[in-house]
Amino acid sequence: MTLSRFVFLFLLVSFSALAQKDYKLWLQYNSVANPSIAKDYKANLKGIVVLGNSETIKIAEKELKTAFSEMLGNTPEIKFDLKEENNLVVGSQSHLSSEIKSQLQTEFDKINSEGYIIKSISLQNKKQIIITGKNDVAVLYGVFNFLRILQTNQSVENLTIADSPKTNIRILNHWDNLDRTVERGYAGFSLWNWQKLPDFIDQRYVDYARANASIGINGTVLTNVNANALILTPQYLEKVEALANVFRPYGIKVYLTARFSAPIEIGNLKTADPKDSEVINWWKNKAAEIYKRIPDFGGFLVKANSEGQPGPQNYGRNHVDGANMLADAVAPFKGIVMWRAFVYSEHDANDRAKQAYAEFQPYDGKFKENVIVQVKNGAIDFQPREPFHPLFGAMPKTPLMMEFQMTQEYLGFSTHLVFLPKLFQEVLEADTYQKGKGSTVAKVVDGTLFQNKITGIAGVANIGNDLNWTGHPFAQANWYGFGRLAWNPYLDSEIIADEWLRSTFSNDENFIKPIKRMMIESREAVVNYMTPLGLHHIMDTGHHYGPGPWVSNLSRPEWNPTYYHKADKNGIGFDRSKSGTNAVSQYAPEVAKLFDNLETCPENELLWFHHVSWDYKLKNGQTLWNGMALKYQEGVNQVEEMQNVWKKTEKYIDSERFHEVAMLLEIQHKEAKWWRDACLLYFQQFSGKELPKEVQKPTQTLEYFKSLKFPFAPGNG
Ligand code: BDP
Repeated sequence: MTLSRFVFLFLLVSFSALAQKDYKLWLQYNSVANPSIAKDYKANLKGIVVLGNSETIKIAEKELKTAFSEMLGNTPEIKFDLKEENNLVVGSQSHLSSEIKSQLQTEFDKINSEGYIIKSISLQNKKQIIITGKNDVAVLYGVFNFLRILQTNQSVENLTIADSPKTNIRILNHWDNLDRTVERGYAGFSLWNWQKLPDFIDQRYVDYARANASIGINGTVLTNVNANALILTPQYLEKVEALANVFRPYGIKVYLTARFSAPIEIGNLKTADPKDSEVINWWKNKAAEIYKRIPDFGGFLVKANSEGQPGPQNYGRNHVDGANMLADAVAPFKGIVMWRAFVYSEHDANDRAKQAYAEFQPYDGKFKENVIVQVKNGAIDFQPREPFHPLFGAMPKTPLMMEFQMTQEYLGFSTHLVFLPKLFQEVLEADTYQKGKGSTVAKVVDGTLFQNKITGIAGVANIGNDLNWTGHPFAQANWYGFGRLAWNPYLDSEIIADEWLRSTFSNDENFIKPIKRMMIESREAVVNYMTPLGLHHIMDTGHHYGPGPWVSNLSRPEWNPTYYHKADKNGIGFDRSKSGTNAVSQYAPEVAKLFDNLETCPENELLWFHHVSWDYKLKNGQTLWNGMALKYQEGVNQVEEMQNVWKKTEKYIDSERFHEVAMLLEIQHKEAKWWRDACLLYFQQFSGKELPKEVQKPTQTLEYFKSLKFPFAPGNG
């Protein structure tokens, strides 16, 4: 072999190794390094008994075989009887013998239709581990959870687990366009290759479904909320059907965004008025047509009368009229409508943060049973930190679903390492006080506060066709963590980070401990270097990449950063207290009081609710100006620390991912400094004060930062 051929082959092999590692997400199935744990697994897992032969069960069996061979170096025998001990018995309730069923009765009583049981039992004095549930998809969830136990190197002796998802709809929202661009997508183009569908089934569709099933996600909205009606034409529905067929055995239902004006655009009607009988019929027929192809089609997600999208208000109707009309169309097929509450209007002079509540709260109890209102976690728009949306808890007779954003539109795209489950947890744990103390957002979302029938959590996906799915290797943790929290909104983000690191990288404690800390702290770091103390929406205009607190020339006032920070000679911040826009009054009295009072308002949300002077004394004794400058510096220092911590991991993980993350952290560091310098130079014009000595001096002028332009920043439509 010539040298160049050798080099070529070597590069090819290492390239595919890299592609595989990144591509495999949290399903690495690394060989078990600890000999005593490996011994424990081998002793307990001699054979697999698989009950049933549905496609889903075959997927479960294949998953077990792959995992065992990769983790333990051998594939346990697939058996059909239980004469010997130490088998893993996998199958749904209806396939179990009455003896097994009776031993699992207590657990079966505890789980819902998607819940699973993993239990060590003794059958005729022979030890076996059973994985079961009420149907095959539940069994598949059990298998993935069992494999998580192995991947995190926990013992499989004496297991008794009965676990069910706490929400019904655990769904990804893809903001994918039909031309494969992704709105706010930073990981390449859309996974859906509409051109080649339905005949060409990309292996990625299967791998995508598998990854989602492994974390309990059971739905996917394939298309952008800024919708294109073409997706509802037969030409495209045929392609959607092909995807639905791939996803079905993994327990994943397909949903689409419905453009409200579709009856005009593709139905040749003159109107899309939800009270018009022809329009009503058009949607009924459209629903029937979809369900004929896709009997388990999930339903529609709708963005109406928001940011220029058409909606019922174009015809003098309201959100209830629009949502209920669509709900009637899908109801005969058990479909649902997810109607978004992300509304604000350029013609409404009201504080933007108040508009969704003002519009939707009065509709409480007016929506049909199969409508769920989808509410973003905060009242503005997926900021590094926002107080919880005041609608949570305020519509007791209406199911509300949470909308989180995994794609980091306002948090450094897929370039910055930010562990979002920490942010999600903060929102879910927030107390709405709507039914007294302990009325957390999580309880609104999982339906336990008001006994809602449908419940759900949506996440705007950060997935694209990049080799590693999410652009940043650590952004995979946000997809993973979203799924885990949708399943159980009470999970601690530290546990999620721990599971993800072990399943994705290594079980070595020397790696886990520092990197887990780094992930947990990464969220506060981004808040510090972008928007400390309650600042928000000061990103540069349009693409939202980098700082732009000076932007003030957009036609819509509420698109301008100056609208949000209101910096002037007297101070900075948006006065939403009683003496300001009184947005605080949209919260329960206990919460309103807390936010309204400068003394009790949490300092990390200070400038969200109050306009305070540059000399205002913070709790640590610093003036607001100094405190803010120090926060910006702290954010930069935190990223520096992340870099130092990461540098020490080289010996624990593969060099490809090590270098990738190191390069990304380098960019993050550069951009954190950019944020600090640009914001402080800009705000300094108003404060007229020196920077504290701990803050590094900017090396560029404000004019320089203002001159930066990014015409091709990704994700901007
Ligand atoms: C904002 C995005 C915009 C989305 C909109 C939405 O900037 O691209 O269309 O939210 O959620 O965050 O509808």
